[in-house]
Amino acid sequence: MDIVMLGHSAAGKTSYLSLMYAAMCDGVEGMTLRTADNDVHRSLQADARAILRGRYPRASDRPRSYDFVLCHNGGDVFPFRWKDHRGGALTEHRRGSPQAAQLHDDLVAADGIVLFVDALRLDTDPEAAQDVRRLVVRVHQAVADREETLTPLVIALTKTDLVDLGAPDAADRFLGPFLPLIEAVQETRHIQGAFIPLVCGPEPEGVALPVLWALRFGIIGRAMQLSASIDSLVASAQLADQRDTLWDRVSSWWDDVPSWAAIRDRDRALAAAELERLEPLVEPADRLGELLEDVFSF
Ligand SMILES: Nc1nc2c(ncn2[C@@H]2O[C@H](COP(=O)(O)OP(=O)(O)OP(=O)(O)O)[C@@H](O)[C@H]2O)c(=O)[nH]1
Ligand SMILES: [Mg+2]
Repeated sequence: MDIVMLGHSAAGKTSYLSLMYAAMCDGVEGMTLRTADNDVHRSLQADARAILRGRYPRASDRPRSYDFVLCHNGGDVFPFRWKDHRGGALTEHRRGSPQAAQLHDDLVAADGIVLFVDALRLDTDPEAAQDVRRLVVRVHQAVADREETLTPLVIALTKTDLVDLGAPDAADRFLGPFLPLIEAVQETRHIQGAFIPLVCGPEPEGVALPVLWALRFGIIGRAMQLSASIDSLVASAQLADQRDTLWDRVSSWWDDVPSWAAIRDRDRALAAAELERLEPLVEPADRLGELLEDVFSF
């Protein structure tokens, strides 16, 4: 699964990534993350420790991909890749920059999207709402045509420590700019949206939720593919079994082609192998469903 993180420069993407990783290394109800790359592990943990002391990482100068694995009760469950683009690439697409082209390609191919928007900027900069509208159009264009594939989409509202989410007009100010996207997503069955306020600072809040939301629907999508494949293998094994006769076994052996009995056994074995891949996904998917019950979803 490829998850693309998207948002303007200084929206808080890179800070989020390290705090999220550190929180998930500690684990949430038996769910943890790991990476096979020790350098990545050390640098994300060091960045997270610095943020917890109030020192933030530098602005990103290039896109980076991180390969993680979601583990449940210590066992590997679901590998995924998390892509951190520079926010600057968002505004460069008209000038044909290679990083802007890569961002576009990644967005179109993404299995999950996490959209970062800076709450303070939304509250104070009159241009921010316009930027959000442009972002929303791009995200919508990228996901609208995927009738078949389940795609999680998270709107992460960052820096909520710097704004008053309890103010009477907070819904207008912070949710309003996203309503066109939220309404469009509600019309679809394949996009599963969530709106998640975050704090990525010395006292982090909500940091595990965006990644867990994306993974929940990544896992469900994978489970759906596996179960469709099991159904079709079971049906084809049944068909082969009905065609199996003693004569077919003899003539197939003589003609040197697979007999219906051999086809039935092959499809049964393939179905059993797919079932073995499906089973470890079921409990984590249920667990994630419970953990994310209170998230504002659309
Ligand atoms: N108060 C507060 N400040 C934050 C928070 N998250 C990020 N910041 C500030 O925002 C700055 C930018 O954060 P980054 O994580 O580098 O932003 P980015 O989206 O990766 O930016 P680019 O790499 O330029 O695309 C940080 O240096 C912090 O000063 C937050 O939750 N609360
Ligand atoms: Mg960055």
